[in-house]
Amino acid sequence: QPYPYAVSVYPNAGLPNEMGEYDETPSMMADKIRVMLQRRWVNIVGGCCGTTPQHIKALAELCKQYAPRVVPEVEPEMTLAGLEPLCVTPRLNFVNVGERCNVAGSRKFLRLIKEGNIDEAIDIARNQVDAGAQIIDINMDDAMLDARACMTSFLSRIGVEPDVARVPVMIDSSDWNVVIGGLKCVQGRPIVNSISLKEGEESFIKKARDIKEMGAAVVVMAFDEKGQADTFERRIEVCDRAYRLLTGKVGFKGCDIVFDPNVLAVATGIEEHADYALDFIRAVEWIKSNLPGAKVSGGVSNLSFSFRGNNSVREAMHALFLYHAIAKGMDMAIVNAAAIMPVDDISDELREAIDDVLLNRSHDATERLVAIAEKIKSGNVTVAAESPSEEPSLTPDKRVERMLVKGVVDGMERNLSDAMAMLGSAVKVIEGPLMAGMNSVGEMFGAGKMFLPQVVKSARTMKQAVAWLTPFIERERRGKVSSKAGKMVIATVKGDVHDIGKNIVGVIMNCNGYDIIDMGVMVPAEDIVDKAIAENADFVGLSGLITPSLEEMCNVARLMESKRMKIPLLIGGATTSELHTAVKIAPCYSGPVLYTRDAAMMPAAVRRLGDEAEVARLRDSQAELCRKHSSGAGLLYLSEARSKRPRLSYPCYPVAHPGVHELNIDIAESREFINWRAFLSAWKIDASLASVMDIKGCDHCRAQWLASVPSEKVNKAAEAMQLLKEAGRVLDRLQRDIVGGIKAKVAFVEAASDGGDDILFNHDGETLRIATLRQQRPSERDGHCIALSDYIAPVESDGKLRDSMGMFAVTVGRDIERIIESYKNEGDDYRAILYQTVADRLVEAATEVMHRKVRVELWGYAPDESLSERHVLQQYYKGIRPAIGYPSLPDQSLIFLTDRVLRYSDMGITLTESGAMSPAASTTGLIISHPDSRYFVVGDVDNGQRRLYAERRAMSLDELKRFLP
Ligand code: THG
Repeated sequence: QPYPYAVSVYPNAGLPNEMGEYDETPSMMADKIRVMLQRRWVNIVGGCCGTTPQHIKALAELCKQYAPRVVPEVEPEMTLAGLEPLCVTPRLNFVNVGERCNVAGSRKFLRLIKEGNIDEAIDIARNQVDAGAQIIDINMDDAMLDARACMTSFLSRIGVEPDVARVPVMIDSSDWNVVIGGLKCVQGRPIVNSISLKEGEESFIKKARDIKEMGAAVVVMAFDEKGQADTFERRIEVCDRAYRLLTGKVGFKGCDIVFDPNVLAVATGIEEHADYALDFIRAVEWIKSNLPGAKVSGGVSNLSFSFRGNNSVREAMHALFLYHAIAKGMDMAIVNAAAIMPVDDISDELREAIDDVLLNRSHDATERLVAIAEKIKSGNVTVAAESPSEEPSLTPDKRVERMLVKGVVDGMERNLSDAMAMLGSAVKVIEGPLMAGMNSVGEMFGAGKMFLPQVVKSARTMKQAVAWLTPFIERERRGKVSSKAGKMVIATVKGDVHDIGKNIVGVIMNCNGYDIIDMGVMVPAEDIVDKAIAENADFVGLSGLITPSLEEMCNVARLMESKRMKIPLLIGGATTSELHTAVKIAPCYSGPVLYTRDAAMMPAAVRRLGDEAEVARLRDSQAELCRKHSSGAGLLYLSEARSKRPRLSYPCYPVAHPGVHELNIDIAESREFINWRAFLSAWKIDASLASVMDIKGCDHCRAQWLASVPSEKVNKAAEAMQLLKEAGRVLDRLQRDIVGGIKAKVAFVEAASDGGDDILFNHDGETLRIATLRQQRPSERDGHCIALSDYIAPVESDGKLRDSMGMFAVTVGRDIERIIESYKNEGDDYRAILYQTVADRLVEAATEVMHRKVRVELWGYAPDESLSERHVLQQYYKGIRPAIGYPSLPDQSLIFLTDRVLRYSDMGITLTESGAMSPAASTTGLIISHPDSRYFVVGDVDNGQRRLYAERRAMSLDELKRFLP
């Protein structure tokens, strides 16, 4: 798209040197600018930091020799900007201006500003942007406030909140002094709201000139010396006159003028007001066809003032008013962006009554609307409501149920107490609406109508509701609530700290009516079994991520057997597999042992275990797997595999900076390397969704687009977006609060292979050994059977280790655990999981940054590498960094060896007895530089404990963004 404005370039005199000075001389700088001038890329040239009058002189001389860039002529359009540009073109259809940052229009905002609670006031702005506001209106006009000071300080504060400052601002004040104050400190291109002919032409023209000079667009209210224009004729008369003055005398472009032909309250009972809405709509049509380029806006919430206190009716009125006005060309409106209701959600009866009022179609329109509004208030008629907590047409128990399903926390206490009054006891609130809500969440999740983040939010609401009700229950002296479905003890086994999967299972099972007793992480087998017996549990669920946990699970199974237990044992977690469960765990226990791949399938799988025929089928299929496995299908003998090792040459890159290095990795830099596909998959939002999200065009085509894709996918896309947004905020916070960034350690050691499958390395005068596993299935590519050791030069005959190897560890540190812990203590599982999943990705991303630094600088074997983030994520770089405990280095106990070199405890990482790292958001492994090592694809190196590892395809945020609406 041609950029229809001047392009200006004003660089520094180079980058600052280590003294903070700028080294480029005027002629050096001129040489660089010359290239841009030759290509006619720029219109304006200047100099920033480090430039002097001599620099500018040199640039001026240079510019004389070249013609400026040709600015393409395009139909002028209103272009506004926050941090991002917003072009108000007819293509957008309609622009929302958020109304909530208005001290006269929101009691809450007024209170926050009066209290000086800027943070929460900013949250109001942010919520509007999140809800879809494309511009935010800001108004500080209150008699008790210093409006100018409030305006300037608020604008300055939101200017540094990128998620708010993204959108342009509408400076809303009837006090010119406040407008000027605002214009002086706002970034981007704002709109002034507003000026009018109220005080005559002279003052109007003067203000308009100031605004034009300061580069803003303008809203003109339909007022003149005679007052407010409130008929069709007066509205168009005033707008026409203002348009001629602005375009004729002031030189405003038509497209930079926004007319506001006064949205006034209707259904007031006063006869003269009956045509207010209709005349506004007619004025919109007239302006759009008679005043070229001009835009039309209005403050929609004014319309419904006579229904204050009845939000559902108000919102329905706003929706229908916009519907009519947009049809006639209204370009934008000041609205409550979070409360825009789809017209189709309005019941026919209400719609008819509102349209009669808006279009003044019948004499008793107002009376009928008032009557319906009364009925709605008393609960006899329903309108689709925005927040179930406030929905007046629902009884309190229904409201509680709906809030639970929607995962809403705000306003819960009030509704719980109403529901308690209605149902007679706290227990009944749990057994009734809360259980019903949880059941429908479980069902919807099972049916794919609801997604994990929503489920977790519902669970949070449940938890908080129960916590609030508990004291009442105790007072009611009733026993614990117990559900009918069954009781399940779940735990992460001894030696392992990973619990995301387990937490998710807990939530899902809870939603399906199971009582969950979650014993946490690192739980010894004895404790698990004792608990299951003491609680008379119906199931035991075990979780683990690292390979030693597999053996520990067998221990639990054996112990259950020795106690003659018969209840089903459920196995889950990343290392577990159907094969391992069948071959190793099931034979240890005579009760049913079930592998569960996915939390979502748990409820159904568990229900099936109640059926004896199903259990028999399970045992048969496990026996079949054992048979297949013991035949060793298709694997070579190890000796034969060894004879198929590749013959490689070894460049043996020297290490540029040998020894041990401690690094602090910048979170901001790491963010760029986050694999968002993996993040979404942790939330069970699979990236195949990306293909349906591959839409072209602007944000605003989204509505149409959304209408055209199947609704489950839309919800999922919306969920993905929401989740990414929240993840972004978590990262913002981590960036702010985790001082010192992410800790990393890299050590280089002299290394060689022993000529077989082991790697040798020197440490502290000793030669240590790492056993790696050789593929026992020849590669389809070249027939070789590889082991990691093949990528390190073999040991010399004199015993010298000629090659090198790196070892690394990276951790987000303890701060993150404290944050996660505090959310858990608050019962906010959603946040806890959110932070954990973000931290997991962040540490992986920081590991990429570390690895790049190793390649380019510390080891320095690829000094000229310049790969995009995406290519780094897709592992286009030279060398590999196999992680301990993962398929390419499956032996977790190796970590005790690397500990001798890296000394994890010095960087705040502790190891459990099985070698799991805590904090869980940590990585560790080896660094190998051999150019061919990237072909090391992990196959059957792990004797069936790990499944084949297909090539991972990672996705950077930029790539992902393309797919999001
Ligand atoms: N034209 C232009 N600018 C305007 C208006 C307009 N700016 C202000 C106003 N009108 C638009 N903004 C609002 C904001 C809130 C409400 C109405 C218009 C509103 N507030 C609730 C009420 O008063 O009932 C308060 C609810 C609360 O306290 O939270 O309705 O027309 N150019």
